[in-house]
Amino acid sequence: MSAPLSPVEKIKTQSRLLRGTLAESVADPLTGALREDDTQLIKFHGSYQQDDRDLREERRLQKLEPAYSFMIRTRLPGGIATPAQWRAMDDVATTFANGTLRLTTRQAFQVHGVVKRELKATIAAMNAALIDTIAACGDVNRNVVASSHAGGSDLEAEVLRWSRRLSEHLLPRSTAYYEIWLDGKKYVDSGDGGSRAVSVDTAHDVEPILGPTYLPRKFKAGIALPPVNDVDVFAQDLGFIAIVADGRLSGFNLVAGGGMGATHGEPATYARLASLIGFLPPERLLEVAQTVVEIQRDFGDRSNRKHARLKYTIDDRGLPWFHEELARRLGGPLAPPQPFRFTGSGDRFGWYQGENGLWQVTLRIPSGRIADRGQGPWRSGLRRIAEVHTGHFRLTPNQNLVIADIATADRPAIEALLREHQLDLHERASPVRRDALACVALPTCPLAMAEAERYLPELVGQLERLLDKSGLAGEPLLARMTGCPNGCARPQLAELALIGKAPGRYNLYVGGDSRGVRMNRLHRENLDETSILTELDRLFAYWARNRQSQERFGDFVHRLWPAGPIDIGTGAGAA
Ligand code: SRM
Ligand code: SF4
Repeated sequence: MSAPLSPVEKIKTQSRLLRGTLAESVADPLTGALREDDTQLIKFHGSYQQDDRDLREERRLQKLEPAYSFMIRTRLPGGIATPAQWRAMDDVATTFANGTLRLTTRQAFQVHGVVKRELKATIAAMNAALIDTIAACGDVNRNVVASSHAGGSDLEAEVLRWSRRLSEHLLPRSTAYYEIWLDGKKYVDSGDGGSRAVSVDTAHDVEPILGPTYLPRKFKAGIALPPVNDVDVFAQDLGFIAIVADGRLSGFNLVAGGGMGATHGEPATYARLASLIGFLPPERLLEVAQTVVEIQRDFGDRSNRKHARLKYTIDDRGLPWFHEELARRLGGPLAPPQPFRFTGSGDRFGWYQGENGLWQVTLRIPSGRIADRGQGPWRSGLRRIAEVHTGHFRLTPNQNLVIADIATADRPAIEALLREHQLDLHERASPVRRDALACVALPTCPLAMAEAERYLPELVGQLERLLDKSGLAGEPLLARMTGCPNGCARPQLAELALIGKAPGRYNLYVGGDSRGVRMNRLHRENLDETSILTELDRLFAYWARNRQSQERFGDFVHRLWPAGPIDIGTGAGAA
């Protein structure tokens, strides 16, 4: 007998293509929360119900319901936003959210702290700026990421076009979104720099690709443009690596079955790098992507949500099965993969002139948090830039920001604004500070077991101190941290990672690379800060003494201990 469907499958089945009782839940003035089933459905519309975990205990003692609010995530293929869209998101942050914008590891905006009665107005404000939130979360294809550092080249533009087409192609076709949030309207480009609302037929919905129960689990796609692997293509369920011949896009290598999420202590759950499958010409991208999605739709596990990503479908049935199933559905196998080479997964910071003659400047935004606090008046500064900038903004998969396509004549004004608002951290920060990532974690993420974003600045300070102590100041080191093993900052693809286990306690992972092609592995479990620093002090000292030439930390660890325990004894000897 097959295992029963998971409760979320039943909610989807009964939802009338993602409607459920969301409209009634949102309108109910008696609580700040949604009905339970609707908390699942709202994800497909780009939002999560959350509560402020810092206030939980206090509210409980006061016999109040938790401080419910909503996080809203945008769909922004390739992370592109116009200055007008930036201003609109900035307005949303002030008017409806907690006064900050969050750039995510998938090139999207998030706002936190929107209360239920303002959800509709918030989503409408984003849509009026031609930014929607459809499928930003939920069991669907999420925001499609695309490499963002080719400096406005034709290839970059082509990759971006494919990311948009892929996102559109795999979107749910249900009109529930327009019905619930926009009173049956949809915003379209008005052709004069603005938008206008047009009516949507909400009576005849079908889901030709996804089907009425959508996918078994979240699904992620991305396109990398070598040599940069900023999208961490091997972390995607469905990845495409652009192959360039004679300066032109000749096609893509397909990779499938990547995913980072796992659960502590449950070996049946694990992070997995996507497998390299084959090569396809550009014009087959949508067909191949759809076919991979349909395989996962038909074979993915709908009973156990911890075992429902494409990576498990592939591993359960075997990679040869996946090749055969794909070939059967496509009417023949793909060509063998073409050679490619990645040099790094980090961002290209600072100023550089693109192939199009325009300037790009990549800013360091720790954890993607844009606020007027701590680091300086960053939100105000970017607002001022969005008022004069004539190019666009590009959110990177490393939570940073490119101000793209700046004319030479406009550069001094932008530079002055960056300086005035202390937005020049990329010039001041050490490599480890520049490249580090942390997920959101506390206080908004309900799954966080430990701090991440709020702890990152302090942790990086400690890493800098330890590197300095071992004579390694200024060395690049890719460090990432998350508040739990779900992997939202893709920590498994860092040279050094801390993954939250309990308040103040982390598992320490080492040995990944800086190109996003090799995962790290567990070194020590359940460490408090003192033990983390003691262990890293020993490891860094050993690395400093025994590295070959400019060997990076992750490569060093991997060379010495390609498998098995990492044992440096007292840490005093040579390798
Ligand atoms: Fe994530 C769940 C934040 C990228 C794997 N992720 C969550 C939730 C929604 C918590 C929840 O389920 O209630 C977090 C909301 C926190 C908050 O308060 O904002 C959350 N994930 C994020 C973001 C904002 C992290 C960031 O600091 O930027 C990223 C939003 C990306 C976007 O714009 O769409 C984010 N999440 C990722 C990534 C990285 C990526 O996709 O490149 C991963 C690892 C890749 C993967 O999916 O395997 C990731 N998030 C997860 C998982 C584990 C999934 C799994 O297969 O086990 C969960 C939990 C779940 O789905 O059950 C999760
Ligand atoms: Fe939350 Fe865990 Fe994702 Fe961090 S990794 S945002 S703690 S789900």
